[in-house]
Amino acid sequence: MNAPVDPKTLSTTELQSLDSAHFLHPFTDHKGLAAKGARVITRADDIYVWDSEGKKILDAMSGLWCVNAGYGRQELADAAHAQMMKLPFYNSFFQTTNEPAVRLAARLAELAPAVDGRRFQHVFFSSSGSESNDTNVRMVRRYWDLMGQPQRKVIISRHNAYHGSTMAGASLGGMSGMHAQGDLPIPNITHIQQPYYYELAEAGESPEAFGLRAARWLEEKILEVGPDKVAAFIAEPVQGAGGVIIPPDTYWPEIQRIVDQYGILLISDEVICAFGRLGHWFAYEKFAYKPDLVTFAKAVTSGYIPLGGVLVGDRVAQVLIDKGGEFNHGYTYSGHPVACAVALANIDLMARENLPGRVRDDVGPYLAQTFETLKDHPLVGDAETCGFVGGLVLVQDKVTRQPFPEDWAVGMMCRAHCFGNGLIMRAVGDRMIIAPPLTMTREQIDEMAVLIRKALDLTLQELQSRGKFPIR
Ligand code: PXG
Repeated sequence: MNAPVDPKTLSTTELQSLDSAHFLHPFTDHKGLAAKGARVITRADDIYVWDSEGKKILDAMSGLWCVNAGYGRQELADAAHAQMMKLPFYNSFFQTTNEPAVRLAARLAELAPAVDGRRFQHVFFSSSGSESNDTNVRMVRRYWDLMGQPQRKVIISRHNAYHGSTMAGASLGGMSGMHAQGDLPIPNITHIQQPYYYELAEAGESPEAFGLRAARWLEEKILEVGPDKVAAFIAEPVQGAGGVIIPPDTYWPEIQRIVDQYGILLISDEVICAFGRLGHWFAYEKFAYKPDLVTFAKAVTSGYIPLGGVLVGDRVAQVLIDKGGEFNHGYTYSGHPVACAVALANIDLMARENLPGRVRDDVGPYLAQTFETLKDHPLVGDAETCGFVGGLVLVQDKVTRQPFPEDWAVGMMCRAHCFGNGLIMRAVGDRMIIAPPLTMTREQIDEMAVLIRKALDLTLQELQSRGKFPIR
């Protein structure tokens, strides 16, 4: 039998060995992790986290794209505590409801802008982005059944998209490594290429021309599948986990034209992009398109407690409500009162501090300028931001855009130098990406830029010392 665990007396190494003995981490090579031991994060404040060795680290990833309001917000903890003492849980299945869930649904309906009279007046709650996308699959198929077009089952997504890790989420996503495990994608989900200008544009092609061409891959796919069989198109406004892929300005308007022309539903997966991340409460507002369903999770509570959901536009909601009878779908925690109370407090805080507005008008443009200055670095092929997400691509040759061989794992090398110097940046292949808390000040952006440049310099030195990059 294992000895009882007293949390007060565990050293870092004890925690690490218990961790590798018992905790199977998400997306992790467990044998590899056991050999070196996980980093133990013990506390956080503002934009910083501390590990069990006392090292302070600037968290330029907001946890995992979620802590938009920053760490250490007393009022979010207070909201959870108060709600736990009043009503910690009740379900919303059997004709019951609870006040925080009702208030949050109404608040979200108020925050989500109408586009051309298309409104979002309804919300379906879950506990995560993955679950929310499962809800989307169920809901769009139900919608088409109710519309008398049950053959409309196919959902089109994009390669390198991330829509979660459940069977439907991973199938909607376009990650080949995920599809390779567990017989995915499930039937009737298909993918088109992503709008990644830097990698996929032809020689001399402008971003505008590329954006149109990339959007038309959707039309080609619709025609290939058969327009009467397509249920929906799902996409992230800006691809997050895929490496911060920002589409050219011409992309979304052309996507909108195509989904309108063929009458298919549009799902905007805003798990990363909503709640101020791109300078608006919802990202479809920034790109001025008109989704029928909007997936949210993560920053709705700034990650303080799990919550997700789908904003359901009038087109779908009216059919489900008027014609649908019972929709046989839902989760124990749909409309969890504590999660909804934290979300309400978080939205109040974000509104009071105008976090979306400051990203749009102040710190977002400042981050963009700052990223621009990194383009002079010998390893940086391109540097781009959109609101408070940013990506740098590391290349072997800036002129020809020649990438590094994959097995050199240059992104991972750079990520290690970031960690070593007190900065959390995520590596997606050789794209180095950030999504900092929206509370970050200009001074903190400068501080982050110094750390990024240092990590880039150390990566360059390591490559040069291994003879993998010319010393100029
Ligand atoms: N949609 C999008 C756009 C996401 O970014 C999900 C759905 C799934 O959400 P849940 O809550 O089920 O995880 C996500 C999640 C990464 C990374 O490495 C990104 C996510 C999750 C885990 C890792 O960048 N995004």
